[in-house]
This record gives sequence, structure tokens and C-alpha cells, in this order.
Amino acid sequence: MSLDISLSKRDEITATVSRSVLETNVYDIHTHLYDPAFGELLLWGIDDQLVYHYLVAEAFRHFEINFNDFWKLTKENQAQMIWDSLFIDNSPLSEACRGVLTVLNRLGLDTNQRDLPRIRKWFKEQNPSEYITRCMELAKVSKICMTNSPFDELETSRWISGFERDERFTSALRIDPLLLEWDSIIPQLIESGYEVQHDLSGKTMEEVQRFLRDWTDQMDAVYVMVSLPPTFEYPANNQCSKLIDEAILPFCRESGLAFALMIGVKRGVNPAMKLAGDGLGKPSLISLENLCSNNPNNKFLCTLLSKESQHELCVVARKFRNLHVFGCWWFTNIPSVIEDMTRMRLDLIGMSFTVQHSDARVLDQIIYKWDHSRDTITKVLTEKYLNLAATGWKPSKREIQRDIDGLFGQNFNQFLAK
Ligand code: FIX
Ligand code: ZN
Repeated sequence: MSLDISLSKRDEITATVSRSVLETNVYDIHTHLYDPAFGELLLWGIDDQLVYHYLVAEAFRHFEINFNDFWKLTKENQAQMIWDSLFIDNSPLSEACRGVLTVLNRLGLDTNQRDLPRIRKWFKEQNPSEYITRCMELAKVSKICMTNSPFDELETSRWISGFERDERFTSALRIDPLLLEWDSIIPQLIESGYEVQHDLSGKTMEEVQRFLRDWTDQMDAVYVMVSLPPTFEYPANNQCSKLIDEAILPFCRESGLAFALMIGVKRGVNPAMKLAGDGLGKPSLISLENLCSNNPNNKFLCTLLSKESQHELCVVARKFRNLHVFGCWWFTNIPSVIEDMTRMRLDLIGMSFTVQHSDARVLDQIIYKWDHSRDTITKVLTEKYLNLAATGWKPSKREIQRDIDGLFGQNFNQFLAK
């Protein structure tokens, strides 16, 4: 392939792609971060980075402490144990460990000192509001989409009392309990004035739509989202499927909002590990095909947790233009898998997807998640544009920039605007 391109053209393409990937601002379309008005719900700093559930899961493999005893410790003590075990007693080679070090390094701290008290001191000196801007600038993230639950009282009280929105933060309406724990959320819906019934009879479906409308308005949500187990079936003779058909999808059609499905999570495989105890499974994508084909006037966003499902997802996306594929979710957000998935997506669905989201739970993580992803995306895109050049088709700088803008948020915006 490379024999057909002059060395100078090769260098030019390589430099253009890497500059463009490194410098283009992204819209981070799925995170667990909050508008600064939510105060302490927006996590940041070294201790929150160290107690991230990705690291907790890795550290428990070394610890002998009983799970409950670990949870009783203060955040600082948990962080210290994780630091000692994953960074000092072993080399921090895993993706999540390297992430912490990338963050520190990009913030200008000397990682080689291995000095946690000093790192803590540095974070204590930061001004939170300037720090948010600094992280977003370092990560080149221009917009962050939050995950907002109308079932989480910590959040709802703030939405209801009202606040001035930070324009950099958009909202996605997260509805897992509505579809997966209907019986347990009924009291909350009734108490909030919605006339719903356990057996979904009467005005229930209209009322669920009213609930979705009220919260979409309250949050100014840009899409509706749910995470689903690998056993998810659609259509099916169950509450979840009925709610999707008679409340969620009609509401999404009426409001023009996309419905995002994050499929494949097995919650609580080891419940004693809390957030770190979730696992994954391989779903059947027949349900996704059915959703897309039975509901052509709905828009669906989808990301899947199992590496093995990614090829099938691309093929489904080739059949349904009302489906937009996004991101490398959670266990797939590691360089080797991002590389495979990005290459496969480019091969099968061209430029019509969103290449990544961070899923950051701690603000600082946007720095490493995007740095690391940009490295891999540069590698794959460079290979692809060089392949293209070898055919005689010379991609211009403007075309490359257009494509990268698309992968980093424009394709998503266009899909939502359709
Ligand atoms: O369901 C989700 O949105 C997941 O991303 C989270 O539940 C998960 O805990 C996570 O943080 C993955 O990155
Ligand atoms: Zn998430």
C-alpha cells in the first residue's frame, strides 16, 4: 500500500490526521459528571480518581480485607490502600491506573515522586471553578453530556429548586428504574402526582409520558437513555417491553428525542463490590433489530458492552439508518479494543458513528480518557487515510477535518437534529 504514495504525501497525511485528532474539540456525549451547580455531586481530585470503581475492582484482587470493612473506611483511607496496592506494590500498567498517571502528568505533577500526600496537597490548592475549565481545556472537551436521573433524590431536589445552567453541560434523561424496577418506583410516581397502576392499566401509559415530558423539560434533556441487561428482549410479553412500546417510544416520537440503549450490563454480579461488582454478557441483537425495524419513526443510539457483540452491531447499523452507534463503553474502553472497534466501524459503517464517549465519573478523567482514545483513533485513522491515498484518492486537510469533526460530535448532533 505505502509503495504507491510518495514519502512526502505520507508524512503530510500522517501529520494532518494526528494534528486534527489532537486538536479537535469533542462533545463528550455520555458521562456521569454534573453541572458545577450540583456542587459535591461533581467529583474531582486525586481521592475520587483513586476510588473509581474501575480501580476498586482491580485492587480487590490484591486486598485481603473483607468487602464491608473496606467500605467502612474513609475515602482517603480507601484511596491510600488502592494507591499502595496498585501503584506502589505493583506497577500501574492497567488502563485505569495509567489513566491516573496521565492525568497527573498532564496537570504538570511529577508522577515519579510516587508521593500521594504531596499530590493531595496540590489538589486541595485548586480552585474548583477554574479547575473545571482547566480539565476541559486539557482534554479539549467543549461539551459534556450528564446522565440525569429523575429517580435520584440527590439530583431531583436541585433540579426542582432550579439553578443557572452552565452551557458546557447538557443533559440526558436516564430511566433505568422505570423500565427495570417498575414495581419499586410506583410509590415515587404516585407521590409526585402521576396516576399510574402496578398492572400498567388505566391512564398509566399517558401518565408515564407526562412524567417523561415534565423531566425532559426540567432538564432540557437532549436524549432519553437506559442501560439494559444482556437478557433484554424486545418485543416481549413483559412490563419493560410494554412500557417501551406504549410510553417511551411514543414520547420520543412526539418530542423528536432519540432513545439510547446501552446493552449488556449484568448488575451486581458481585454485589458486595457495589459499583465495581457489575459484569457483562453478550446480548442477542435481534431485539435491537426489532426495535429499529418496528419503529422506523424513532431514533436509537446504541453502545454495547461486550467486545464480541461489536461486529454484529455494525451489521445492524448497516440495515437501519434510525440507529446511531456510539462510543467504546466501559470494559471496551481499553486501547486494544478501541482500536479493533474503531477500525471495524470505519470498515463497515464509514463515517456515520460517534467514535467515543468518556463515561467519566470524576472530572479529571476526561483528560486521560480522551488522551488515550485520541492516540488510538489517530493510529487507526492514519492507516485508513493512507489506504485511501494508495488508491490515488488524496484526502484534503479540509476533508480530514470534516470527518474528525463528525466522529467527535457532529455526526451525533446531526442524528439528533434529524
Ligand atoms: O450504566 C452506565 O452508564 C455505566 O456506564 C455505569 O453504570 C458504569 O458504572 C460506568 O461507570 C462505566 O463506565
Ligand atoms: Zn455510563
